Amino acid sequence: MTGTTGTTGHEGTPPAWPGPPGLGGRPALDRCLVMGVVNVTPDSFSDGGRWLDPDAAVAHGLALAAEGADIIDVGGESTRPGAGRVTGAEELRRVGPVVTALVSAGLTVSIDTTRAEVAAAALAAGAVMVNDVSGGLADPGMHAVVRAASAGYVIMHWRGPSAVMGDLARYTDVVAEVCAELAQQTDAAVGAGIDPARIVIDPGIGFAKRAGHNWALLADLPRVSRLNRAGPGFPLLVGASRKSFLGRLLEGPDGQPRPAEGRDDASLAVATLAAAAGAWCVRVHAAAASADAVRVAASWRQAAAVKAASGPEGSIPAGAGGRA
Ligand code: PMM
Repeated sequence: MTGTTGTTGHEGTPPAWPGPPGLGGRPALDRCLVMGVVNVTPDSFSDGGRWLDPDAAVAHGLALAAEGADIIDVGGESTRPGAGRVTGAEELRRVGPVVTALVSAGLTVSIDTTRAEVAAAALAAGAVMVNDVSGGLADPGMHAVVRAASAGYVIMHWRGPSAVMGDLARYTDVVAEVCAELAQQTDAAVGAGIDPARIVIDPGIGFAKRAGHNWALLADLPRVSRLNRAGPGFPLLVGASRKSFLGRLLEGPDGQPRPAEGRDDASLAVATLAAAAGAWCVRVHAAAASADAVRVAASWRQAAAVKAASGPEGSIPAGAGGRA
């Protein structure tokens, strides 16, 4: 696969990235994008250790792209609940060669990091987007790096480092609070000079969230995208793939959660529903089925829009087809 919008930005031209539909003067896209995950870590919850070797990581990125991933998201530090930190030097050592190789292969690459120094190196190597799960809260230098590179910037809702985030999963109204906190994060980024048209937001499924919090956010994506305010809001990225709330949902008769490798069908269902709800991008570990699903969702949304323009909306009554 080649980058979806042409140049990879490492030859002196402004970086192109698959922009939010209809925003920022970049090419409009008529469907939700698929971001394929490459975790170059020994300890990520879903695939830790499988792609730690740079050659294996590059091969995996290429395979995800061949399956239909539009963006390859390369990360070098696990964010699983309870995870400790690695040094910036170690993170860079893991991701540097992988980003360089995937960019050279013509892929659209984002760097999954909370560190400005790692983001800067990856952008210099041709990555076009920074996926910052701390949304600018972990490293005060991040905004300047993103602004200087005119990079795309994923701002995820974040309450604190992975080691302590379980204790921070306390909400009265999770959707309202996540929107308000994300609004502070986006306001800070814009205040630091980042072009709002380059910003994508993410509710941070599983980050300082319990299962009920995740479902409430997923069921209210359009409101999250608008940050609970008037106006168009921001494009939305949703990363639910293989997360533990799906393992709990699918627990076996023994009460044990379904292991991560058995969660791809449920991950696909969430990705499909998110795309149908208007998400800009879904972040997934297995790309092929999601690449099909986002196309289904786009056709579904287009047909729904035609129908909405021509008559009153309706829904199938809950008892339809069943017994009275
Ligand atoms: N989740 C993980 C890592 N990075 N980035 C964004 N924007 N959104 C997420 O939900 C997200 C992320 C953790 O999952 P992984 O360890 O399987 O990559």
